Amino acid sequence: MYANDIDLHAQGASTFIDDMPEPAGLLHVCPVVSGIAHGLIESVDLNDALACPGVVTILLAKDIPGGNNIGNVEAGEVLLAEQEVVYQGQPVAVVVAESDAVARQAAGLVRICYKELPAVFDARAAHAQGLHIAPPRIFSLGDVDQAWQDCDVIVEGSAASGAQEHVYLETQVAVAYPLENDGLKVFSATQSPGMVQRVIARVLDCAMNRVEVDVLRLGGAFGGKEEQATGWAAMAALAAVRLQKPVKVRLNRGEDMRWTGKRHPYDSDFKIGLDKTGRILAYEVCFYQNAGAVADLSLAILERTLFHVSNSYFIPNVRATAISCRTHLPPNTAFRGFGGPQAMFALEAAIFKAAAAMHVDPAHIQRRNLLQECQPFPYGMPAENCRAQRCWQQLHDRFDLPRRQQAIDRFNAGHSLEKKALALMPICFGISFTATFLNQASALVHVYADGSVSVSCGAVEMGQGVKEKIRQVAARALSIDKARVKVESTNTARIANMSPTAASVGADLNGQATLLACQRILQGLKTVAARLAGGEPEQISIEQEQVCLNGQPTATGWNKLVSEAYLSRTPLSAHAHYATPKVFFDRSREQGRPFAYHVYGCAAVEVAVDCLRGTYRVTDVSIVHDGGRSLAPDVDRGQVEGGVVQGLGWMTLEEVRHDGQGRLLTDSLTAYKIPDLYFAPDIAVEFLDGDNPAAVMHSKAVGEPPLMYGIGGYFALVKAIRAFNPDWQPGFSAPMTPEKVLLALYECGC
Ligand code: MTE
Ligand code: LUZ
Ligand code: MOS
Repeated sequence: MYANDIDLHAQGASTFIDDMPEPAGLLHVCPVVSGIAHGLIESVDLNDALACPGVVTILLAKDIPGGNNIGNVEAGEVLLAEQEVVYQGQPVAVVVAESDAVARQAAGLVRICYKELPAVFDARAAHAQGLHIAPPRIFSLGDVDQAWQDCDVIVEGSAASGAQEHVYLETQVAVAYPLENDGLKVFSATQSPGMVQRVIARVLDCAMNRVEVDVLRLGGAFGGKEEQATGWAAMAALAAVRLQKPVKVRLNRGEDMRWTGKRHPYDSDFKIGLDKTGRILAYEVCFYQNAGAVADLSLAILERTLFHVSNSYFIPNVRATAISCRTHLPPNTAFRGFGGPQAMFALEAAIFKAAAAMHVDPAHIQRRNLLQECQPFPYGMPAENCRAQRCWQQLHDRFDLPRRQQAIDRFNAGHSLEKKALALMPICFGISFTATFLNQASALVHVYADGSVSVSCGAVEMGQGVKEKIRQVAARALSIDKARVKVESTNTARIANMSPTAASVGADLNGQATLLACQRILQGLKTVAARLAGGEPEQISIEQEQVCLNGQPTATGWNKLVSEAYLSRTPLSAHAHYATPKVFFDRSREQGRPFAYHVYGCAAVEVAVDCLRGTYRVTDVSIVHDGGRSLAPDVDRGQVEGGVVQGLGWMTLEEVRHDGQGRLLTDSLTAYKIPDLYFAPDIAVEFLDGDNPAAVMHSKAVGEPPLMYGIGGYFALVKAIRAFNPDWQPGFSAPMTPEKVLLALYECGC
């Protein structure tokens, strides 16, 4: 039986690029990167490196035959730096050698002299110097300036959330094989095979049809391979074409951590106004995004921040300004949530501060302002099938939150050195690429003469189970056993112009394209079946591999039907294209309908703080998550559980630190702490059932939204600290590491 990825993983039988047998003559690349954050290259001395036995060549920017550009936004997104370096870890040269070890050793012998220039690592500092990736953008709703006058309570403050390292298990890797006739085949661990193909063609100055990119699966990505897998693949391609030998690039963990971008740190200033019942009347916020050195996806991420400025609340008067600040850090990039989490953190900080000023629990304000049907988002789109209230209510009912709060209050009254707290975190996340043109996908389905089925589409498997979902779609569309369906590798020769597998829409877009292709094949099969069964095609259905006439099973099964179709020369393959309907956005007015739909949910996060040591545990997470009719319920549960743990890590343990020169200090998993099995809390997930007319087979996207439940962990910790030290005024700076907790516990309010 054809096993799915999950079973293969469990058996240790799934393969990744680094498991592929290495062909004879394979060469290895090690990039030489900038050792300083900002400067001009004065000289590059290759002599010692070239003298190393086993070194084949060293390539520089001048050796690039086409465009030295791997980005989509600005000219500065170079593959190899030529005159100026703008971050520590920026590739300058590519050492090609007979072994991995020699390439690395030689890379260490390349001597680059720089004229150092001033560098800036902080978003606000960059902003003060006018260093921006693009002009600021502003979303607004209602009239904020007017609304302050009606407020009974106004608080102001700031919030800062930190970077996050992706820690995909499989580090960045690519292998390129030169083919006859100037062709090239590239295996790349990328979420964007289409973009890798396009950029390699640009770098090599060749037609896209010369470059075939293939992806079997990734060992995790989380956004870190949406844009940032491209450069490494392009280096392998450049060397492979130049030397006419297969070439491999693979970063080790430390290199991967130092040389690639992270989730964007954000600094935010907020002002929030409420009436005395807790209704939010006005919210003003300014986001300073730390973009790193070049644009990468920063502007798309910044835009998604603006789209999520009011999360799952209705706020009648909003003004949100977003500024992408250019610093001398590796370009920050996509990470699960894509700017949404940063917006939500700032708003929760504002709500927390307002609640403290009003002497109410933040949950009172959260509850009072939850979004309702038809209320508009700040970009003009009304909430449709809004499930914010239902998720909140179901969470309270099913998980008995009032009783749990009482138990916590009792516990805290009886314990002086341990404090518990519970915080709620509602979420609302927009589903679609905000760049409207990316909301398209295609699929190619073959039914072979033996009745087995092959599906190709643009979805990249990265552990999120998308292949299993696509398989489910094909099996259900054709009404056959799932075991007959194989989902192929993601390949640019079979599927053209694919969008990245990102924005949580991998299954939505590619599943819908697969469904359409299957339906096309089914039409031909029904004509054949009608001939066999003696009826009209409209009277035919296929149910559980059996041809039915007017709903009654006939003698013809799937195998017979397919072989008859083949013998009668009926097409058994189809290609289909899907484009999400009704989405658009007008950037001149910052208004539109950018999303096909929204995903809602609510989490209760409970923590226990050791008030002597500052250590803590996230003891319990209860979630009601807005699901549709799931294509793979176990996968969706895993996505929610994994997402919330990843979000908790971002908010608590994971602290990315640099020294004063922009060198990453936290470049190993001993210095950078991520959640492990011991950290993981008990997680109970209930899906709010219902269907979703806006996605394939009434399912609902699930990949990114659960990460944002983790924000509740931060605020639960803040509450627990305040139970011990009521005078402490939180500064809202995440992550809330145990060190910060300890300081907060003993900081006096004076
Ligand atoms: N789950 C696993 N196991 N590994 C991953 O890399 N990436 C996340 C999410 N879940 C990821 C994951 C991100 S950032 C996105 S956008 C979605 O999966 C992408 O897949 P989908 O569109 O098929 O949900
Ligand atoms: N990538 C992208 C994304 O290019 N556009 C998006 O809107 C998006 N959203 C989430 C994650 N990746
Ligand atoms: Mo996910 S950040 O859209 O790859």
